[in-house]
Amino acid sequence: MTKTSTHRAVRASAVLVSFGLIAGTAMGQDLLADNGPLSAMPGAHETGGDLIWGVPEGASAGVSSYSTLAYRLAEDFELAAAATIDSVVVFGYQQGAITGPTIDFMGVELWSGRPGDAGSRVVAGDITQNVLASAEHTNTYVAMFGVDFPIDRAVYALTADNLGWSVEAGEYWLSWTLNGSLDGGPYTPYQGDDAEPFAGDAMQRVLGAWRPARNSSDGGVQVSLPFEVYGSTSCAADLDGDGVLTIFDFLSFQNAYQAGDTTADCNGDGALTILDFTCFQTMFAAGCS
Ligand SMILES: [Ca+2]
Ligand SMILES: [Ca+2]
Ligand SMILES: [Ca+2]
Repeated sequence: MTKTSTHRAVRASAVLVSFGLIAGTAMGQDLLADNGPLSAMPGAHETGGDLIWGVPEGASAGVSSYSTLAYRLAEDFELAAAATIDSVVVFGYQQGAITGPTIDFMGVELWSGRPGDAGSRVVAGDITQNVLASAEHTNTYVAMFGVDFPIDRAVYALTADNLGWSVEAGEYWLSWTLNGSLDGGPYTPYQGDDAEPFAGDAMQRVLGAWRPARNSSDGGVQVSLPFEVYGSTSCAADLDGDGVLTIFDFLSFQNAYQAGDTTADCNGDGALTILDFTCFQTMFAAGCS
């Protein structure tokens, strides 16, 4: 086989990963990106809820995206195929929000390129507009390191929907800003285990400038922030990414399948069978919307 077909097989693998994600749907939409989980200590809170610690000891419990001061946060994700993004979910808390959500503002926008880098630009959304559709308790609590059971930092899943962002395949950055009725934050918890944060590449806009989002004001670790992106893939069978459905997309699928690559698992059942050919044919027949 030629180098070209090898290249196509690699591309097919990348796209078929997204087929697997499509098998897991929520809210009537496909899960296009998931930078989770929110908590690495599920069920560890006295209430039976999930626990997040500000780690290591002495670190802050979250990072701010306080919209009054034009603070913003941003995280990256990749779309393997063109898609329409319908909703996004980010997470936030305000200390003292015990009886219900106090976060009442969520602005979002989509960047091509990392915010702050030369050449990066906003491609969808208007972060000054409030698009908060729901704030739901996640049954997750943030606490300072080693302190297990306070409930004063309840984490809410914040959803923006009806976005209608039609975008090509590629790498994007989701940026968000929050506000609420209590003083402080709102803060977004960062990912980590019971000792250390998971090192990430999240960005934070402070005083008009983008910088790495860190878990301590004096240095700290650049963190990773949980978020979810939902929508629909407009041309799921376009495995070689040229925008049209041709015989080469079938060949790309066959290459991935014959390589025994489990990412060719179109129907997401964990095995490579004739049903995956049927699945791919169905997607191919559905065409590009
Ligand atoms: Ca990231
Ligand atoms: Ca194609
Ligand atoms: Ca399968």
